[in-house]
Amino acid sequence: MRLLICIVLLLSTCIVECQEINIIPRPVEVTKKEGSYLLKDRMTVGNDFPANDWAKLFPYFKTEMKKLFDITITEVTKGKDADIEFNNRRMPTSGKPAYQLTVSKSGITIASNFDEPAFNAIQTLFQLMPVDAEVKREIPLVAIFDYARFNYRGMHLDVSRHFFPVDFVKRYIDYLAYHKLNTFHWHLTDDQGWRIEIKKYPKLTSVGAWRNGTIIGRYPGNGNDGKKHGGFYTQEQIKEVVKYAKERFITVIPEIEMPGHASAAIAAYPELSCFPDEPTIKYFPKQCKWYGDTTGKQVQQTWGVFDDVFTPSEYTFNFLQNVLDEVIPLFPSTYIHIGGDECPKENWKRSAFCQQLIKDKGLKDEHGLQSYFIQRIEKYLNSKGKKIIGWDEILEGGLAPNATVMSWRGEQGGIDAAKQKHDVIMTPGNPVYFDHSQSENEDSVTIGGYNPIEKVYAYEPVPKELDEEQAKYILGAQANVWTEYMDNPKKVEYMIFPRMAALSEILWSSKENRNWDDFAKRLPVQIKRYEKWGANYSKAYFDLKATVWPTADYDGVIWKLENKNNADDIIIFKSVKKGSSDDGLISNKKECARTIKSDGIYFGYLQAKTVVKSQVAQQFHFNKATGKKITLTNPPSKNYPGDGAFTLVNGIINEKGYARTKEFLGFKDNDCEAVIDLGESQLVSFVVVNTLNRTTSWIWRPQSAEVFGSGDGQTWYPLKQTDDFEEKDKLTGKGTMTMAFKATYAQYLKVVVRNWGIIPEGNAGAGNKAWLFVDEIEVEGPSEKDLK
Ligand code: TNX
Repeated sequence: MRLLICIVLLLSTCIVECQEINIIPRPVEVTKKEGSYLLKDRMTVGNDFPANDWAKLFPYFKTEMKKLFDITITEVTKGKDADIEFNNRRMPTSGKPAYQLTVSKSGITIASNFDEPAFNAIQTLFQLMPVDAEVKREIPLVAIFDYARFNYRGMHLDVSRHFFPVDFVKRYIDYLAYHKLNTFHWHLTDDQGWRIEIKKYPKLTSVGAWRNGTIIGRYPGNGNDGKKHGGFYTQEQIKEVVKYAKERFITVIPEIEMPGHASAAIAAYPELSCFPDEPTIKYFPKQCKWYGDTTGKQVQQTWGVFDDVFTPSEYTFNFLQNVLDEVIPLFPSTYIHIGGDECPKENWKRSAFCQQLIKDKGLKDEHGLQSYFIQRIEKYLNSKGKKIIGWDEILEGGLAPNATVMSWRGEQGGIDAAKQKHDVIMTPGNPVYFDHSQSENEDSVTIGGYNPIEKVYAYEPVPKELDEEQAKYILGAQANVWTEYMDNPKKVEYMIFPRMAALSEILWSSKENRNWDDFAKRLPVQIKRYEKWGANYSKAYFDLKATVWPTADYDGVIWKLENKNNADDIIIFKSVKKGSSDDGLISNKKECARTIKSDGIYFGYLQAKTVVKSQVAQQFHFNKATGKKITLTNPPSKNYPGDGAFTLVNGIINEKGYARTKEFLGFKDNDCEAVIDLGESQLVSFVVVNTLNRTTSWIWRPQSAEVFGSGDGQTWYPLKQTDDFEEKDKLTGKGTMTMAFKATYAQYLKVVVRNWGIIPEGNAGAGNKAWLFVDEIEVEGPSEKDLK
């Protein structure tokens, strides 16, 4: 009997679970009905679509149904026992191409009067299918009406920094289709490799597609792997990819970068440079060995922005037009992306030819020259029936008349362009750069920044600065995937998933339908889909958010963990410390806190049933200042506020350097001056300030550190000053300023950490103010016993 009840219970939970509708992006209207439709291993499909349209839909549908769900599809005449019907029918929306998808007891119907929405309806149908193979093959009865909010729904992939084979590019395109995205921006050329065959200029790929090494680790790197890296797509392969995308209703926009990010092309054809005889490697970071030939022009082995850009000569324009002549026939897209970003003007300033050209053309300056460059290319492409897209730098010095702007340095470029009545694609670094971390505990190298899925989801592509008329120029948005730190497909997948799901919803779903809590409920099923596709993904969504707080009596610290997601998971605390076994504290609430009073490594787990979904580990170091009351004379910069002043005495000593900037307070315009109240008069003899020295990021070690003591917090006596910085870890730049002095009684300590000041010549950011990054302040002293 009991067994029977169990089975019934199990079955009923299964039915409830299988019946859930978890479509991402969320459709405009979903009406759920009671009951479900039973799928079969072999199903029939009928249609009355125009033959042309049907030819675009059927092969894809048939292949994917087999591949994804092992269902064999055969075609029958419409109306004749068709399990699935495609009806060519006008939809009730005005303007927006829409589809209807209906699942009833008797079958599945997809209706639309266009092929593209019907294709998207197929994607919706895929998402009604059960994700677990062992689950009964049924789908819920439902009526869905749906259309896209934005016409431009894009994802970008940089194949220059790292090359990705055709197979992966196709898989990437599949991912876009599954997410109802319709544009693939293919970044084909850059400083580290030229990736598209151009028959007239074979050296672009025989020379420009290869580099002899790549820096190791985050820029500026700590070595060079010395491995030959590269590859390119033949024109046949490009056609194959474009066709594959077209079969998925995805437009491929190629990007041919100019006038900057041109090192690979220049390595192949040095005449494209203002200074064909100047060697490339004078720009190489000192600590990384250059591999291969050190003379002449070379394909870059490191990341960044390089001064050696295209010279705006007739040779260059002729060259680029010839290149574009071969690019144009390969891509049916109306748009060609011509880059335009990050073009340093140093060489143009130094070049007599460029200076003369500025005069001859009556241009204002080098920005005018950049504008001249882009406008000339635009004119050429317009004459071939193509439109240009450029990064927002193309606004500088005057926008080309018909250009579409991709706003990446925030939203301002997009706002300005829309106000000038130019089309805009929004792709602001924060939050839609998918090369930034999605986790605060990211261990793999990323470019930096923190764009978690919830931030992506909260992004609204139409800036509020625009009125209704101007807003029409926002065609949509795109996430960018720069691959400096993604050298294999698994890493790319890890960076794009599940953020791509959030992107798809902000671009497809109606504004009213966007709701994080609702999305978060559907997300676990999307994650199961990723597993089903064999795709890698980030589990950052399950990260526990950890914060450290002072206790009410300044004795110990409070470690608080919060579960950001909606599931009924539990949080479990455990600690590993000398002399204690597990002190497992369990909470089934969304947050849980514990007080910590001694050294040790402490753990927190997010657990669903018996499955651990995520874990945080934190080492706490206790000293006389830990958990004590602390105040700052000057606030830190808004960009690096840490967890406030308490960051300096919270028991956490940074271990990962710049990768965990929230463990530091950052000061730019002033010194860090902290007053610590030890609670009672104590013997102190030793103060250590933990700081960072990472000059490539403009972060400099302190000029000096000084400690003062006081019995009342009013009158201060100097205890020790030091100018010595001890580097602890070369890789992260972690280091300390140590002050040892004669044991003294003090209740209050004032620690002054002085900013380096102006960055000296010959360094990154020379002439600017340096950043000061301060982490834990450790205070030690002998016990009374030691003294006796
Ligand atoms: C800026 S975004 C770039 C790229 C880098 C990226 C790294 C843009 C137009 N240019 O060249 O790969 O930053 O996030």
